[in-house]
Amino acid sequence: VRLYDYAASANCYKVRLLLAQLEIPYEKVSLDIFDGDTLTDAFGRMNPARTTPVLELGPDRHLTESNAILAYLAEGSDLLPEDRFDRAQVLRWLLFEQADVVPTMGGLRFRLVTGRLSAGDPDAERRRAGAEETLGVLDAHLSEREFLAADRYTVADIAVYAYTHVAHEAGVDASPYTAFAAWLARVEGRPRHMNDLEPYPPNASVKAGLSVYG
Ligand SMILES: N[C@@H](CCC(=O)N[C@@H](CS)C(=O)NCC(=O)O)C(=O)O
Repeated sequence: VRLYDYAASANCYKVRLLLAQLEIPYEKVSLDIFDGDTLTDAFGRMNPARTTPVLELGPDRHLTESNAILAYLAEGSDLLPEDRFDRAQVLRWLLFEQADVVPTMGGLRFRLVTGRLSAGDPDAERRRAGAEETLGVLDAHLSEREFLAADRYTVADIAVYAYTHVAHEAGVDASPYTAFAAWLARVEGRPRHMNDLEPYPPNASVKAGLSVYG
């Protein structure tokens, strides 16, 4: 498989992490999303939404949406349960991640670090409050179990880990959430865990480069 990737994207990092843990060989195509690499006609044919990651499975066979990619790659492994209820619980957290984690701490980290928002902006305050609420939900859930779903480490943990482990970069204090912090350590202790998430480069700053975000 071939992965169209952006090094500073945690949506891409979650796919790189799963590929490493499943020891799946792949070709990485590194894109600079702030230098127009996702704005070409060729990229638009692979993903009209012009976002990374994109997984190429063959000619004209492209998978977009990071969590769909996780589900595809993990099929048949311990990281995606076969049992119907357990699998639905994994889906629950994949959906929660996109609906509650990404727009709050993920979006806030990106906008603060790249100068699109400052800490006191109303939008930043709103996202921070949402981040704290989201960490509270995770903390309460994890105070009674080791992993998010199916009583074991799954792609749900990989997906939720990707943006939550850098909540501090969004100015969110995660220290009160002790069950969440213990879960982060358990995720980091899994075999073949790796972290190659890079900081945003200078051209990610507002008005410094090209992107769907402007
Ligand atoms: N829901 C999508 C979101 C993907 C997304 O927003 N990717 C960002 C990087 S995190 C991107 O490639 N943006 C392109 C741009 O800014 O031009 C997913 O999970 O794959």
